[in-house]
Amino acid sequence: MAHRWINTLTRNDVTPIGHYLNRRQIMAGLAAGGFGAIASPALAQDELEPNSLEDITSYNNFYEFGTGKNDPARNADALETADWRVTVDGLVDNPGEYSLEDLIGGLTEEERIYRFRCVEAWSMVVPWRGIELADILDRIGVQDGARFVAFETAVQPDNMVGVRRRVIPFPYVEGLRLDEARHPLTLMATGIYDQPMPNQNGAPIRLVVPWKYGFKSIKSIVRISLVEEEPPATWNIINPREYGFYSNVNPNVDHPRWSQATEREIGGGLFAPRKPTLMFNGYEEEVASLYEGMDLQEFF
Ligand SMILES: Nc1nc2c(c(=O)[nH]1)N[C@H]1C(S)=C(S)[C@@H](COP(=O)(O)O)O[C@H]1N2
Ligand SMILES: [Mo]
Repeated sequence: MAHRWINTLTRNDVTPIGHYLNRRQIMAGLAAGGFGAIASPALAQDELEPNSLEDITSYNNFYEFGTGKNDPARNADALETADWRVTVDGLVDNPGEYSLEDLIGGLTEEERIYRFRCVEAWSMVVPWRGIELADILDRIGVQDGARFVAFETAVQPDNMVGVRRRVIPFPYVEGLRLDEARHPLTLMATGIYDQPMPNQNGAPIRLVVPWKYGFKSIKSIVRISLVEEEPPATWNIINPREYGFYSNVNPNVDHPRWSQATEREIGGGLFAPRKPTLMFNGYEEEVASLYEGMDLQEFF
């Protein structure tokens, strides 16, 4: 069965008042007497101008379809998304093989305009649509003892030229600590602008964790596992010295081979000045408490 939209929002339905305030919160705020009641001045000031759909769908990292930035746009047509299944296992009350409808049907879909910062020091602003991962976790029933969420991407060798060429180990895997996974900013995205998720961006459902480097935002998810121990993460396995498990955006911790202090905005034009990279990609107020007492140089 093809993916059906639960709740179709368009750009026109959404007031871009902040980092991530969603319809539910906007409505709650209006009921409570206006935006002042919910939006801090910092949020209200920070209006993000999304990149064009063209930018977002033509400059991608999706190594299953090749390592070039325009390879996914050329090759990801071959991704088979019909009758998509997501296996849910580990420490959950409701394990099983879910259809998308079973996994997210009836949950609230929202537009979230987020900064997106790749570890390679480029960035975009993307108007995602999706569901809070927390809502999915509630549905599958997280059991005591679960401390991390592990994710896995589909492997379709016949359809994925990068998998056939083994450009990196597959399946692509990623993980979050449970409190990170439950954070209201953490999204399972199913669309961009008013489109279902384009294949090159991780159709039909992918993770979006806006305060972490882009590689944490794993695409085309076919497995969600609740586990006790820190799960493997693809880039961390490939090169643990260069890519940590946490990979929070941090202008003060450089990649061993380049600075993370600034970033190049995609779509900014050839001569646009580089932009300073923000702590936690600009979401410090929302997420810093998750890492209180943690040495961010050691746990990078
Ligand atoms: N399965 C899978 N997920 C992936 C990747 C990948 O190669 N395979 N690349 C990651 C990296 S490095 C980035 S920057 C983002 C890019 O997402 P976008 O193409 O939607 O901008 O996807 C991440 N998720
Ligand atoms: Mo990336």
